[in-house]
Amino acid sequence: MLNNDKIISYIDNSKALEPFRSISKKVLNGSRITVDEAIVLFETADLGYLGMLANHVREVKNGDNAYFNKNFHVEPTNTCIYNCKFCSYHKHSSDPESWEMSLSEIAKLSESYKDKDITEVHVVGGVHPKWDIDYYGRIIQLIKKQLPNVHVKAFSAIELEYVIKKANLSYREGMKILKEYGLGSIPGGGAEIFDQEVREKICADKATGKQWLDVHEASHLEGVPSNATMLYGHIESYKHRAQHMEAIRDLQDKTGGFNCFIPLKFRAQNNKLAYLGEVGTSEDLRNYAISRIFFDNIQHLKAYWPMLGKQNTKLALSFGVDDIDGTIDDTTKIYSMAGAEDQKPIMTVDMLCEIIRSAGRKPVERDSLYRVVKEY
Ligand code: V47
Ligand code: SF4
Repeated sequence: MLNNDKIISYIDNSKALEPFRSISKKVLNGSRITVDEAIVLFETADLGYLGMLANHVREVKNGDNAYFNKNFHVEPTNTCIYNCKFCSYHKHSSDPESWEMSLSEIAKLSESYKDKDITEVHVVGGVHPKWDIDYYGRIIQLIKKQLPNVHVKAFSAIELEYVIKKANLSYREGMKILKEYGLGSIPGGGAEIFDQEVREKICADKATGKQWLDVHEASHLEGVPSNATMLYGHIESYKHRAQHMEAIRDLQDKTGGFNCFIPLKFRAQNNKLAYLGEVGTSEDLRNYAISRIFFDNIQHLKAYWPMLGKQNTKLALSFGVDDIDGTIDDTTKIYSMAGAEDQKPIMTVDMLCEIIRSAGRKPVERDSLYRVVKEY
């Protein structure tokens, strides 16, 4: 760990870092940077400098700990009424690659994890035209019946907005009902980039940024925490990224309900934005570092390894990241269908620990609320 005095003296004596001196001082004093300062960092700061500052923030917030959990996913359907251009996952119900899990299939899958020490089930899928809030509730209920001690993290704000609106309920009423069924938290999906002009180009027909934020606010107010994501590396500008993060930071000031922030790199296979290609690793790491520097009020920064790949996940642990998600057990298709390296995403606890140790960090198994389960 570098101490503050060493970093301050390095920054004070470096001519190259002169333009960033006031930003550096703010970060080292634990003060908040502005959207404009974040844009300056995105546009001009080099990777080494960003890594140093982000590492400082991560060590103040989380020491050397790097978290993971034992989890699996349930993806009940890839049929979706929406048509996001970056999505390689959704299919029309007539497509041979589409699927719909019945309640008994979901129960059977959950039952197969009875003896596996899992602490979290992550449920997310397409927005099925025929499903409603009661069906979502029954999915949660039967997972809890098979696995009473697991935390169910379920349904993106996009899925929730659709079924809650369909039931003519307020977001708070909808979240209250799902909490009663056993919902523990909601995942961060569907946020993409909040800016409406960008949304119109990449996901015109689904919930707006404001609706995403309103669903998460309602969830927090009902005592259901959540995660926040940002889909980057497509048509958005740095200003869009900084403004997106500001909206999340503002909501966190109000509710304190976000557990972690998860940047998601756009993967470019088999979707309508494939022509854009993908950003490189250096851009990924710069984005993690600036996220860590920006969020003074969100405790954890996650690199989702099935999306990023194992090698880059290890690198991300030196650029602000303190969480790498979980074992997954080959139960998600969102990223393999979009061209991610791991076509069968699965990691044992030993493999997760090895990645963390090889990055010089300390592996800690957590539950969904970041309570320590076991230190390795
Ligand atoms: O909202 C879809 C993204 C999200 C692509 O909360 C893509 O712990 C990149 O939100 N390239 C769903 N990204 C997944 C998600 C998530 C993942 C892991 C952990 C958590 C959590 C949440 O996946 C979507 C969208 O932003 N996505 N297609 C793609 N081609
Ligand atoms: Fe549907 Fe989600 Fe894919 Fe958009 S990203 S098309 S909402 S499954």
